Amino acid sequence: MKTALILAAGAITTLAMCAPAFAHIVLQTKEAQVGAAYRAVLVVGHGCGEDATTGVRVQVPEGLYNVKPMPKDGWTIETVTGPYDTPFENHGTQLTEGVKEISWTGGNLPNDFFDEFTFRGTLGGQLEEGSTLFFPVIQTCGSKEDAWIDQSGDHDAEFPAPAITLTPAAGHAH
Ligand SMILES: [Cu+2]
Repeated sequence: MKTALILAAGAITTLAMCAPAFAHIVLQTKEAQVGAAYRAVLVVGHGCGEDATTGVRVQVPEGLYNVKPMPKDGWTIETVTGPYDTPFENHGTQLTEGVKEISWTGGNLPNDFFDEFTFRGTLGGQLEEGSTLFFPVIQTCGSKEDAWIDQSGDHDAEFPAPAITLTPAAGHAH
């Protein structure tokens, strides 16, 4: 039993160093096609330090349209809508506004577990291939907050914003 406890203590030290491969808050699929649907799965790999996650709020980037979050047991979903910079043609209907922010609150995700927060949308055809779209996230853990909003693209950033790289639209010749 003593041995097991020592091993556990060692494991905690390693996790605190936060290997980005499985830690941080990241998008599961990091590439998406211009003009196509994108299913965004935010993977929350750990709490704020060791505190359990109680809220996740994500900002939807300009150019991702008709966004809908997936309901999630144990969490309350709220959305904030706003106008699009560029309107979107959705099956013949012009959308001028939509979801710009999603929050999941009221849950409890211990630091020892990970979980996923899912939404979908469609990427506008006007977006530039090769560009990066950032999805800044505020992670709440009780009264603590971690802001995953660094958009420098620096791999060593402490709190990088989740991001995707855009790939060419279907049928786009290269
Ligand atoms: Cu991390």
